[in-house]
Amino acid sequence: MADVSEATYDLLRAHGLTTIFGNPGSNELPFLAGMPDDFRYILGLHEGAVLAMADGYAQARGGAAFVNLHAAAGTGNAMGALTNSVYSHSPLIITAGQQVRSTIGQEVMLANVDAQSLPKPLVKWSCEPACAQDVPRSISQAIHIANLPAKGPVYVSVPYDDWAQEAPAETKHLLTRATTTAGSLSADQLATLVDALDRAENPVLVLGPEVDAEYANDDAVRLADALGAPVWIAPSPSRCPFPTRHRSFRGVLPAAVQGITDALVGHDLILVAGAPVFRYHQFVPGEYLPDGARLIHLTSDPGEAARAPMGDALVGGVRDALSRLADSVTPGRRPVLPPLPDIPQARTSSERVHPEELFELLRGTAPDDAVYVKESTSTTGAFWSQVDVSRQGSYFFPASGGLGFGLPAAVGAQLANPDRQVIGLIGDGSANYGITALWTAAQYDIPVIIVILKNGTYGALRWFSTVLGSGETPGMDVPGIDFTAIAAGYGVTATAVRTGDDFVRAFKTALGSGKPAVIEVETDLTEP
Ligand code: TPP
Repeated sequence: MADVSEATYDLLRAHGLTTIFGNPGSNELPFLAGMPDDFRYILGLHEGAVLAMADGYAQARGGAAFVNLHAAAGTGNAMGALTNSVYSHSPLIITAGQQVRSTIGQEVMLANVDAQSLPKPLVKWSCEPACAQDVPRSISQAIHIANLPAKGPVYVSVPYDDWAQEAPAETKHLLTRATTTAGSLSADQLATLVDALDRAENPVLVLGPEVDAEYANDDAVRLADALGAPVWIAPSPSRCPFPTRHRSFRGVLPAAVQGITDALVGHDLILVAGAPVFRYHQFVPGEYLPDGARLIHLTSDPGEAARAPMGDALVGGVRDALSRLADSVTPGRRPVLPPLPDIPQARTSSERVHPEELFELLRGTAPDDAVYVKESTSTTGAFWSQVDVSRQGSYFFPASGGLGFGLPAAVGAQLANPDRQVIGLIGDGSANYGITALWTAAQYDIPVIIVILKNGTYGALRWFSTVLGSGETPGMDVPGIDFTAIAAGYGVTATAVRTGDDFVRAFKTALGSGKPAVIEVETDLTEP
């Protein structure tokens, strides 16, 4: 007879969840002691980094990731990172060890009091199984809920004396279960949508992270080509859903009401796919839609559909919808769009490296299929002005804006993508929130390249203070950090550069090394 631990590991294996991202404590030891040889444990030194690493791994892999945290304290440390996983719809199965069942009520040391409530409202679902025999089924439920649309993180707290209990024989059925959604556009819904797109004078597509997450990038290109329509990326993007050098590409919409309306003026039909409507950031009030424009929203997330302040929504699979629309609209009704102008010349700097120059150099030096994980908040405009990416899964950014995602997520993405070079583009402010992931990269030989853009300040906050008119505030600068020393302390080779030539040299050395590397680049302050 299998015990609860064996039954759970069989279940995880059946779902391909044989990598455990974790940071252990006493409550977790009985579970980890039973880990079979075909599993691997990836240790992170802080739970924020553990969760962000798992998130990067899940997103880059296009699947779920399994996380094991230490009781309430470990869960609490991970919750900032969890805010990103909610909005990137990352299917993370997060478990935490609990004290012995019979002692939880006494609030003994390391009891996770009201464990089920702790991660709410960030998780899609959370539970502490009612008894040991229900642990494998509860974890099975967690896996299915995390993976069903809209995908997202889930949480299960398990008392540590449960693992040695006997598992019910009927647990075997869990190993072969599949749950999938069968929802897609009905023939009528498709026909109505095709008719609207065919009749539109000047339609526009606005694409979001779900297009990239669902591998629908090529379907989006086919639809844009058939419509002869421009394409924008929805504001505050956490992924890149469309090739940035395609003739339809217009860039990223600004994250402000009036800015979006201004950018979409003249369009009578706005089709938004795989993004919320919209993720505004800076408060610039205005009209939600240009005059005469109709908005139609495709999303797999009922919450996203329901909370939008305008437009009609169809809730269902975005890939299926885009693919069938591309097959069904009448092609050639509008003139073919002209090719894009050349990428503008990057700005340069005499003292340091301008972020635009850095991104231009990367475009020329990095492999075409490189994966960028970006958390350098004041350089978004510079990045999008220089970037040339076309492959699915080439770009990741913290989806809720919570810092501490980028550096660990780059490590996780590299672990998931051994055949593509992952490049973390991390600000010198942001790097500190997830810096311990360097240790994991060193210990597990994960050859990620982390480029730290060192401008000595919280650049995005400096810009925001001008938006708010708040003037100079305390806590804006981060001078005196030597990332080469920190990286060396964690076992990662690091170089500091302040010219473009030196950057290219250091980057080429890092590329060929097969080891993790940090390149600290002194950069100019620019505006997002
Ligand atoms: N803490 C967390 C966890 N998340 C946040 N978003 C912030 C604080 C606020 N914040 C937003 S941008 C930013 C800060 C502190 C500055 C980041 O600085 P840096 O990484 O150096 O990038 P830069 O803006 O200079 O390009």
